[in-house]
Amino acid sequence: MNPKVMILLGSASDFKIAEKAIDILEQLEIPYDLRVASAHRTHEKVKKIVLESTHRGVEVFIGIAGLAAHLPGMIAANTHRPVVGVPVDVKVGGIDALFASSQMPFPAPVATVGIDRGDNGAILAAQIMGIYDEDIRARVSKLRQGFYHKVKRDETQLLNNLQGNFYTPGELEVDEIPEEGSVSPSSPDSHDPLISVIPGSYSDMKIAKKTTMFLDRMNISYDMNVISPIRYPEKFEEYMARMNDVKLFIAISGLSAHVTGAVVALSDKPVIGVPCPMRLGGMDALLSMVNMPPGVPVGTVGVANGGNGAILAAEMLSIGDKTIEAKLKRLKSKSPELQ
Ligand code: C2R
Repeated sequence: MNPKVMILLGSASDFKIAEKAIDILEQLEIPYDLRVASAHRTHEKVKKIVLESTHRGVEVFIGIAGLAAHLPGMIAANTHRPVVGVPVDVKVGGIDALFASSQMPFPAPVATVGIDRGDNGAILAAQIMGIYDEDIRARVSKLRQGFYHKVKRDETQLLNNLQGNFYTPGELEVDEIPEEGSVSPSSPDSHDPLISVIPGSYSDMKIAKKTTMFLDRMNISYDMNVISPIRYPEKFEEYMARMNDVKLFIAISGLSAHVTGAVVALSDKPVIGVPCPMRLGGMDALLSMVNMPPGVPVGTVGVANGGNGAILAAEMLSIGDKTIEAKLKRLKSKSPELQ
């Protein structure tokens, strides 16, 4: 059996974070390989592993590194397969590795997940593979429902021990536990768009247009709807229900970027986040997109990098679509002319 996922660690000292990814991949029964190789210390080794693994059919790479984490970026520079980056907290709370992983130049995106979130890195990798593999998709869906049960268990335990004098529990019936393993059926030859692009506001349109410009160049079909889950919660849910058959989502948002979180809460499909610089140079949006809790990953690209959002989407789709793969490779090879 060939590995579908290649996990690369910048150092053996990152293994505690890799263990979280391994645990998820084992639960999902996805074959993986793992190597230790550093972009800084063993440059040629990284390159060889990436080129050889791409050639042998690895579908997704996971790069796990701390400090100046150039490893995920170097993987992305040497493959057209999607790269998931897991920043590790070695110094400064892992913010150094988070920036190094997410802020990649066009056209070499790294789908960055939260600091130390090896679990979310593996879930995102599985969601990506689930685009074309219904079994994996069903297993991811079941795994995510496990988090629902965990919240319920934890809540029950907490409330059983709550002893405030004025604690007045109401009789709210709110726990509708979703059916285990249910996957929304998608029609195989549907003419629905492949991607749903969701800017949270018209203020994000400049960046959204960069995304759609590159999707157009690669002839990738998409729907785009400006819609905020905070301002129009019902409309947002209706829209998500209509987008049931898309393969993935790209959400583009500034400030406390809830759009990505709202999308990933409602869908098991991969979610790409593009943070917009409305305030604080986009740092608020970047952090609120990327640092998601376990179970709900958002593959976040660099601030204002709508182009990388599109390239990452194409990388995900190209795993099972040769036409998109050819267009993506052509576009990547021409990249200096596009800047
Ligand atoms: P050591 O414990 O080996 O000194 O490594 C590793 O990922 C690790 O988190 C300390 C930290 O350095 C990181 N490292 C990188 C790279 N190589 C090693 N970020 C790289 O190539 O990006």
